[in-house]
Amino acid sequence: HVSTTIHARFPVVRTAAPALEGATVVIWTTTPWTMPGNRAVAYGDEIDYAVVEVTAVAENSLAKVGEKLVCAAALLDDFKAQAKIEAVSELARLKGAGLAGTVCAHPLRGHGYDYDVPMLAADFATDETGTGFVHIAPGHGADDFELGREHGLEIPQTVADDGSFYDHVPLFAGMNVLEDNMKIAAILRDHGGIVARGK
Ligand code: VAL
Repeated sequence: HVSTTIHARFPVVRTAAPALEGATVVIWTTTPWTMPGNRAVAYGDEIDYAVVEVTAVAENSLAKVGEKLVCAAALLDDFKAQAKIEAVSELARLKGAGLAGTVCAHPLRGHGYDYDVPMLAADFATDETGTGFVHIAPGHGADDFELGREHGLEIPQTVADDGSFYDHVPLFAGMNVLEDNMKIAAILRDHGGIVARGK
């Protein structure tokens, strides 16, 4: 089957860090089908994150001029290349520890995913791949499950034994997580949830 990776948008809705007001946290995942099970975003306390405003994009980019994005400083060039962002202006830089207490919205807020997505410190977040943030789906990964349990997050059950989404999963009910990854990514894109797509 065809695989795809995505960079997804988590708009900041509440924060104690003025630099993050109106900004959007970007996560990278190889498993778009885990997005309905997302309940948190993890960061590393010691990682340097950059808040940038997008100032120029290629014609086929999903990024928008004027949006404020947050990404690990060490991964910014890599992210810009993948998102076909041609230029940014850096607005601020902060350590992950400065993100404590920040709450985001899910990329599909307004479409059945209207819960708070807290930002949580986790030592498994690194600035070696992706964006330095980890999308946390407590029902889909061991680290995710543990972090979810530590913080009392819901452990959502989204996928049945046959690999199809349960009927209660908004937008994706009945789709198959192995066969429909491209379709799942396309739905995320059509709702403005993703800022880049790769292989
Ligand atoms: N945390 C993983 C990821 O970012 C999964 C297990 C949700 O893709």
